Formats: sequence, C-alpha cells, structure tokens
Amino acid sequence: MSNIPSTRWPDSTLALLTEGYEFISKRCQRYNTDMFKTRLLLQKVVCMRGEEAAKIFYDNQHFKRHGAMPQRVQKTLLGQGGVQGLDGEAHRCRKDMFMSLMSPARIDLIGQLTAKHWREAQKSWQTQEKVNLFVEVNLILCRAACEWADVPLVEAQVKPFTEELVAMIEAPAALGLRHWQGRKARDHAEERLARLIEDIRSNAQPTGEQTAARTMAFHKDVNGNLLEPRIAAVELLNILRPIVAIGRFIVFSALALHEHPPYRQKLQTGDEQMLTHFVQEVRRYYPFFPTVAGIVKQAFSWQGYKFPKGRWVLLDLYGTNRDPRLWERPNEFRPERFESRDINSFNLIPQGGGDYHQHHRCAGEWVTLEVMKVALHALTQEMEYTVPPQDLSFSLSHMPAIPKSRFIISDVQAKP
Ligand code: HEM
Ligand code: MYR
Repeated sequence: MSNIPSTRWPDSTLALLTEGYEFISKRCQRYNTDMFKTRLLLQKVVCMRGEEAAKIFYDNQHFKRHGAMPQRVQKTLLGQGGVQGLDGEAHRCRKDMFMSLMSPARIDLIGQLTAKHWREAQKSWQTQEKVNLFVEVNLILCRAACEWADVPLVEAQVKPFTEELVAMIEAPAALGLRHWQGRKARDHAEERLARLIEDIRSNAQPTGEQTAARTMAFHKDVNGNLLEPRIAAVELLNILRPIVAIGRFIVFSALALHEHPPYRQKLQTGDEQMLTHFVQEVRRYYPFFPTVAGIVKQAFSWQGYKFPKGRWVLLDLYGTNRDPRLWERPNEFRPERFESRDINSFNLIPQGGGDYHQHHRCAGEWVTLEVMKVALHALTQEMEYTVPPQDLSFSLSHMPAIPKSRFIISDVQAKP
C-alpha cells in the first residue's frame, strides 16, 4: 500500500488561485498520476481526475457530500440545507423532487419560453448600436426561468433579480467585493423567496401544477414534513440561478461560432445531429464548473492508495473533459468528435457524473442542453449580426470563466 503522491509545497491555495481550472491537471501531468494530495484553504485534500477517478468518486459507499463544499461556496453559490449537501435517503427523496420537474413536456416548455423571450429581446437589439450578449441573455434566461418556475417577476424586478442570480454565480471563488456581493444577493433572494413559499402555502399566491415553485412549497422530506421556507427558497434558487448560468455556455457557443465560422453554415442548414454535437463540444471544451467535492465516509484503498476517513476529495471536471486518454486532441474544438465517440456517465462530466437519481449529477442537464439548442437556433437561423473588435480572451484563473468583453455584437437584424 503506498501513499498518494504529494505536492512539493504543503499548501497550494495560492497556486489554485493563479492556475484556476488547470491546477489539478497540471499536477497530475507533472507527477504522472491521476491523484495527488496537498492542502487547500489549510485543509488536507486529495485531488483526482479521469474516468476511473470519476467512477470511484460517485460511489456512494465511499464518499459523502455533507460539509464537503467550503463555506464560501455554500454562502454564495449553493446555499445551506439544499440538495447538494444531502446524503443517503434524504438526498434521494429531495433529488426525486428535482427530477420530477424534468419531464419531456417541462423541458420543451423551458425551450419555448427561452425562444419567446429571445424574440422579444431581439426586437430591441435591432434598434441598438451595440448589444452585450452576456448581459442580455442573462435577462432573457431570468425571465424564462421565473415564468417556468412560476415565480412572480414584475418588470422592475427583472434587472435587479438577474443581477442577484449572476452575483451568486460569480462569488464562490472570488475575493473581496465580488464575493461579498454574492453573499448579500443570496440573503436577499432567499428572504424574498421564503416569503413566496409561505404565500403559496396559504393560497395567497396561486401557482400552476408541476411548477417548481408549487413543487418546492408542498414537497415533503423523508420524515413527511414540509421543508422550512428558507430551505424551500434555497431549492427554488437551485432552479432559477443555474438556468441563468446557462448564459455562460451561450456566450461560449457564440464565441465558438465566431472562431469557427464553418459551423455557422452547418448549423444554418438545421442539421440536428450537428447541433447536438456542437452543444456537447461547447460543454466539454469551455471551462465552467471546475471541480466537485466529497468526503471519505470510511477508510478504503483504491489503486494501491489509502484514503483515510474524513479526507476531503476534489474531482476535476474540467481536467476530465480534457483528459488526453479520453479525448483525442482534447484542446481542439471539434464537435464532429462526437460522431464516433460514445459518451458515458463518467467521461463527459461538465455537470457532474453518475446517475441523476442515485448521485449528485446535475438535475438540470437536459434543461441546459435544450436552452443551449434554442439559443444556437436563434444565433444561426433567426438573426444576423457582426462581432466588432473586442477582447474575447478569457482567463483560466477566473472561475467561472467568461470572455473579458463578455460578447459584444452589433448590426443585429432579423434573418430574412
Ligand atoms: C448540480 C453544473 C445547470 C440544477 C450540479 C453539479 C454541477 C452542475 C457540476 C454538481 C454535480 C455533483 O455534485 O456531482 C451545472 C452547469 C450548468 C448547470 C455547468 C450550466 C449552466 C443547471 C440547471 C439546473 C441545475 C439549468 C436546473 C434547472 C442542479 C441541481 C444540482 C446540480 C438541483 C444538485 C444535484 C444534487 O446535488 O443531487 N450542476 N449545472 N443545474 N445542478 Fe447543475
Ligand atoms: C449553478 O448555478 O449551479 C451552475 C453553475 C455555476 C458554476 C460556478 C462555478 C464557480 C466556481 C466554484 C468553485 C467550486 C469549487 C469546489
């Protein structure tokens, strides 16, 4: 039995901040290993990447999630008491509630709502000299998410609420003001949505069948109790916030179209298979959710290495999506790779791996695919635009990543 290879420096927090998305894969390459140990935020941690590592990470016998995410992530991005930190039966019960919202009809509806709000927004873009696609798409997605979930949103709330959701997404790995804005945004949004849950329960606020707001309000936990209003609010935000987060994948899709123009022509023909492959490649190639975190439940050994009870473990999602053993020429954007590449639950994991019901795999993966497809349809078949000179580079040390200029477009016109 050996010890897991260790970094030369005892603490790697500074290296994580400077290297960001590449922190784990660089060290795996350097030590010719799939796992290494170090300290992050003063805590001992094992970092892993690759398909085999993903399989062991998603084995519920070995890992639990409660307390695995740092406080700074819980207080901004995820909230406290939500599905991400549950284990065992409590997790399965809560996760089934999320998955009950993901029927084909509901997935279709979020696509239709996105298309409707996109068409409305596009009319006003046609009268503007310059349009910031990132800012605009976030507003579209916030409108679509609230309508889909049945969360009331008057016109004056659209911009401030979108900004709150974006602040939560930008805060977890940030220092200073950007971090504190995320905490403030979460407190304010949770308070408002907890009041909404109480209004729904008392019939003061009507809601549609099978909507997220109604489902969260009346869901009963494993013990048969309604969720505390604040926890129901955390879960409602676990629907609204990540729908707005899809805006980043949409901006990266626009960037990919801009940098690889032949795909624009291919998508203009309405080739459904190409659209699916393009969307998968955007999710594989561009950086978004860097790692997921777990804690060793009971000591075990794997591949000759000891994992002690209580050890914090990070699985590298970004590094697995670019693992050269899984992906030929991983650093090239090539949607056609999916023509001859089978994907399974552990090799393409931008939104986590494993099973939707048994594991913590993203409940919104189908929503994400649908909304990205609607956006790509709009970008390639419903509008024409130019991309003026701007700084479209993005830093891999800024998590979550976004092009520096966001994505400015001009001369927007409806396609004839
Ligand atoms: C979980 C990424 C969109 C709802 C996750 C996880 C990741 C992720 C990495 C954690 C997986 C794990 O812990 O093993 C993303 C990305 C998205 C996205 C990059 C793109 C925008 C969505 C959408 C929704 C959603 C649109 C809902 C409509 C959730 C929920 C969980 C989750 C509820 C918790 C699942 C659990 O703990 O069992 N997501 N997600 N996500 N996501 Fe997403
Ligand atoms: C969501 O809102 O749930 C969807 C995606 C948000 C991604 C934000 C990622 C930021 C960096 C998080 C660091 C976590 C490290 C363990």
